[in-house]
Amino acid sequence: MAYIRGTMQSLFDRRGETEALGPGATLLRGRALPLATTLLAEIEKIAARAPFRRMKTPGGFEMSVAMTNCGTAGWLTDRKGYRYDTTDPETGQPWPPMPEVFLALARGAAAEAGHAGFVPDACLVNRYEPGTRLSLHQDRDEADYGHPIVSISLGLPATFQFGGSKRSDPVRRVALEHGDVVVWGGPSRLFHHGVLVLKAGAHALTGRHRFNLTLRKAL
Ligand code: MD6
Ligand code: FE
Repeated sequence: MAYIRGTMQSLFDRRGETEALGPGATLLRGRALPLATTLLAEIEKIAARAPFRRMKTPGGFEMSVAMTNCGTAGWLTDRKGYRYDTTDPETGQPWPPMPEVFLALARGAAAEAGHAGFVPDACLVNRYEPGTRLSLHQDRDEADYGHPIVSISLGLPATFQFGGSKRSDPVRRVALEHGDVVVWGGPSRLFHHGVLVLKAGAHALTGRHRFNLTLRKAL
């Protein structure tokens, strides 16, 4: 019986697993699970001060994913371009401070993936609903690509696309689930990536939503 239980666990419970996604990119399965309810409560507090909004791309399209930020700097897009700003244009106020629990989780995950000493100053909070997606892009608005990015997934699962340095490079699909953490740095730092259209579903903690936190050293 103990054997069966152990086998069942190894089949269905992937928390604690580590997968290499590419050079310098590591998927840490389930690392955020013990903190999930705390992280979601912090997201709610952030959104009360800096509401989720659908930003416009420089080309004039409204993004399907709703976004907000916390930390010293927040990522923005509008007709003027992609950039970081210390002020939320919707409120005229600084972004809400980065919760300690975000910093601690990001620092620990980065260290586990081989990037000791990571101190993010920006956290983009993405909110997906079924039908929304994030098209293939590179993260290149940060001052120094030497720092890694830590990405935390909560709520509904998503299919992540992980490509290469050229847009035309082959794209690999990775299932990201509630509690998964991805750390990217080194050669993968500028690889193209995106999120496929979110499937319908309901998650016990987030309902019809997927949240993604991306923590960066932006300035
Ligand atoms: C998302 N993530 O998972 C979108 N960018 O919803 C990103 O765009 C991303 O996960 C840079 C590094 C890690 C990421
Ligand atoms: Fe990205």
